Amino acid sequence: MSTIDNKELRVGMVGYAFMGAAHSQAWRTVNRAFDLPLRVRMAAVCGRDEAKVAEAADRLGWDGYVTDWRELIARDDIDVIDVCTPGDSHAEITIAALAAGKHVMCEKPLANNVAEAQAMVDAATAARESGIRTLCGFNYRRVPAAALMRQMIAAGRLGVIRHVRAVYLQDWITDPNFPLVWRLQQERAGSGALGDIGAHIIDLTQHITGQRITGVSALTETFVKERPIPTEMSGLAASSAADGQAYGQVTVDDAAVFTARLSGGAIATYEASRFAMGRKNGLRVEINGSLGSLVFDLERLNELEFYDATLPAAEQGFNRILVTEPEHPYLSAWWPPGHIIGYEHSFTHQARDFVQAVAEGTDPHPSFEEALGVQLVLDAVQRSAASGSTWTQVAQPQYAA
Ligand code: SOE
Repeated sequence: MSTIDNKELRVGMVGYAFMGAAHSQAWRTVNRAFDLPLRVRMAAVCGRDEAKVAEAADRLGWDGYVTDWRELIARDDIDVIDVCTPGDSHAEITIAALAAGKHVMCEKPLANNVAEAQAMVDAATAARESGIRTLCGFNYRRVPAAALMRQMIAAGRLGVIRHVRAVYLQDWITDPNFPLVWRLQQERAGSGALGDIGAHIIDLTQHITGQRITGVSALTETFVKERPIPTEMSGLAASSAADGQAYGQVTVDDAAVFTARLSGGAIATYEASRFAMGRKNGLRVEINGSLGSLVFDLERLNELEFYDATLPAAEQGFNRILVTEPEHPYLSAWWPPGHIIGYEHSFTHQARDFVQAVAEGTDPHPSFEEALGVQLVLDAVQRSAASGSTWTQVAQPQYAA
């Protein structure tokens, strides 16, 4: 492919808000941290508002900008389309980009519903025949401590997994006057806390354990059912609406909790909420096995707690592994041991694996099939919650985890 010949991988990104900024940081940094066979060129960013996208291109380090994603896809000097838009445009942009022969990285959750996710899988499957690569951006897999958790579980250090306990908690909409931004509208976002942050812990726990969620019983709740309509729909940063504004219906969940069974026999609990007062971005996963336990807490993302029940009783206890050694996943690219890294590095690691896979002609993970698997769990949770928490089986797509 031309991308390999000229040793450049030319990226066009659609969207430039929070995730666009995180992805830009990753594209800017990836070749400086990692030795890769392809050099990323940040060719152009796309957004509808010309003044804003021009400013974003300059601030985030893009060579240029366009105001129509179709223009970006039509360009023959772009190899990768990075989709960082709200969920309602993921399928359309991705499918068009794949048809045009572009590799695609698409933010999570893959789509707003199963039908869209399936259409994206079908498009990715067809494109794979021509060497086109796809990845869904579940970035937390690439936090080194989370990657180490997967390695330790795969190596049998926890034995048989009995319990998975996962929470992802935020509090940015606890104020009832917080406006009705796109993330609170079902037609734009698909679902609320469930799809936005619940999807992360579904993916993370399935990835870490190598097991799939096979059935769920769920509750969802929308605590604040109407909110002021903002004058300008924006993301998390939208300011509270002024008095006297019109109100609109919140059409997504504010919180979702569910119990689940996993394919390897574990039982699990999941909780995703935007109403966990005081919790800004609290993602925590605890796994208990027959030989030990592992605990990951995003607020201390350089650490992993490990309880090793194979040690003599007198020596047992939760140990804190500082995940900053060059032997730990991704860490050899960064600083000397003990020099910690942050949230943004997970996106750089994601970009690194994507670039490497494109160069090698292999499929990066999570594949769209895996992301469809997450979408099917989200769908089962919504159906269970809508039917009085009925036990609901999760359909299983084909993929190698
Ligand atoms: C908002 O809830 C959000 O930005 C999510 O969309 C991201 O995926 C998560 O990483 C942080 O919170």
